[in-house]
Amino acid sequence: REMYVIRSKNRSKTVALVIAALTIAGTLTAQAAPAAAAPVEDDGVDCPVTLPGSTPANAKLPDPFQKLNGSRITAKADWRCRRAEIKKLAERSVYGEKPAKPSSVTGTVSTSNITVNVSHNGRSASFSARVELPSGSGPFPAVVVLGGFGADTAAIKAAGAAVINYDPLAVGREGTPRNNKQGAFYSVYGSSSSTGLLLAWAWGVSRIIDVIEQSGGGILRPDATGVTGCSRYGKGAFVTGAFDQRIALTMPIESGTGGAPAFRSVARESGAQGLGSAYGEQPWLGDAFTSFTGNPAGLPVDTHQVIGMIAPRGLFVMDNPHIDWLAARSGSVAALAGAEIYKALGAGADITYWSDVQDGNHCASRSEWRTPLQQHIQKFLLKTGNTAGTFRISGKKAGNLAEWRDWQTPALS
Ligand code: MCU
Repeated sequence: REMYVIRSKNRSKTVALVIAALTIAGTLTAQAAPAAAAPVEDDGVDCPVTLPGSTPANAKLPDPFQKLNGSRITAKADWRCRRAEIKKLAERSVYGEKPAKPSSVTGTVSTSNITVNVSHNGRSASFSARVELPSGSGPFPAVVVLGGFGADTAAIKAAGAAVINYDPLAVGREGTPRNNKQGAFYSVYGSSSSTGLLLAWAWGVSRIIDVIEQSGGGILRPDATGVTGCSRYGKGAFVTGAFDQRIALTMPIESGTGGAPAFRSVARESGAQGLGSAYGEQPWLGDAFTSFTGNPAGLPVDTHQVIGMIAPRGLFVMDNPHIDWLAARSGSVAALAGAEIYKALGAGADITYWSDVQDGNHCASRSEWRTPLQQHIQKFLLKTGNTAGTFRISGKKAGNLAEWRDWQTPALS
């Protein structure tokens, strides 16, 4: 009896302790994992970043995990502000600056069209994009397709996502000299802006997403946007995904120099478009890149870190190994190095690189990419799938990461 009483007392104590423990655990869990906040264009705006006057030359791909102060990050949570450093370095040396959201962005979303009106500091501009909805009932996720070719829009719609046909040239025109850039971006920020066309195009996509957000999401979901495009528009898709964290899925196709391929590797890849050629062909890259066309080792960042700006969001890089000019070997180098960042963040399954394709034509319609394209849309936009990221590197253009790095991937807490 005595025993029973003791046991009973202990049991109630135990029960009380368990309840207390669960309560504490519940509170801790609630604090550690708040409901996922709606993604924002740039979640690192509050990070303190002071760029140094110069950075050391480095013939290899810079260590993505090493901060400007020389120490390496140790936790996944550190990536947010390390990304802010990379973003600032990439703006200063490669793309030019992407201005924050203008003071006024208005517009409309209909089942066939999106209009965007922007004004800032007394200057204004407008552009629009044609919408194609999939069958079924919305609201739908959407893939912004830069330029009118190379992306499998039928497959995108068949997977259940809308297509937003965006003409980047309305926002950043080609064929102008660097001191007289034209298009909606330059109407607002000035024709002598040092920002290159790629980031101007990216800014335009961000303003489309602003309008989708403000529309209330009845037709298109603001939280499920992808971006794609081929060739020069693959360069644009790559940069667009890197500079707007609201984009859940980035899919550059055959982007070549100025896109996904690592600059340092491009400079040594036989037959690839050279850095000076890409800089000179169109004002795609920012004016500041002129200092690096003959000195890639001087670049404070390379495109594996731009891939890191996309991480841990969905990324599906498509390359064509049959045309030397397209720098697919350097595309694989960037993707392999960028995948190390994904792995460190625990998102190794969210990056895919695919250059194992048959048709040699640039921006051809390719059956090999149709299924993975739809699987990526299901996973990252519809949130119904769980395809694992894969590397399908063509033996014709297989880069060797070991040649390009002198850092190891940390185990981040
Ligand atoms: C791969 O993207 C470009 C390439 O950089 C240019 O040199 C070439 O003129 O055009 C390609 C392209 O955009 O093709 C449609």
